[in-house]
Amino acid sequence: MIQLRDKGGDLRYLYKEAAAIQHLCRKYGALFIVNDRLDLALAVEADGVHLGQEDLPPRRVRPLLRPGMILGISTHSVEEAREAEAAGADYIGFGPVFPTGTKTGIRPVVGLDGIRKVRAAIQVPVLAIGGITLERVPGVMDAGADGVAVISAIVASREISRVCRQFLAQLRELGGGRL
Ligand code: TZP
Ligand code: MG
Repeated sequence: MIQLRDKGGDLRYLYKEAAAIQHLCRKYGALFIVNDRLDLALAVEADGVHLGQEDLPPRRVRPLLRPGMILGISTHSVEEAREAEAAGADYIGFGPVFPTGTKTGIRPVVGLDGIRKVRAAIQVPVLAIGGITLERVPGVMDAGADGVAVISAIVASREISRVCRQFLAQLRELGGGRL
């Protein structure tokens, strides 16, 4: 699953970027999720949209999605995760599990214990995010995550495709991929 997370640029630029990624995801059989923007997700017929606590409320967005579209919600506590599930989230992102340099002004680290607690509280898949590396995947999955969301460990690596394959292989081995 590929997520477009681009906080800069005008909407026409983002549209072109999203349309190009959508095309590649279809070609290679990956799901494509647009972060933040419902309009963009709908305009490029993405597989889903991912919203944070500062974005449009999921309850308002769910009815606007095409049938079968995926709604993902970023959460940082058990309470937010419960709310997201009740509002119709298909999965939640949960974190930051570990410290991360990718996002600033971020909430406190939730740790592996945070994953355990949220896993016990909700039914929908939990994707761990924040400082996830290949080495940390087993611990995160063991704590109950259904998968991981990764930025820097993949895009800042010199061999993006090789690292992606390693993550996927490890997740398959550990029984991830409920989504
Ligand atoms: N939300 C919580 S942590 C984070 C976001 C977007 C950044 C994750 O990036 P990285 O590089 O995988 O730590
Ligand atoms: Mg957002």
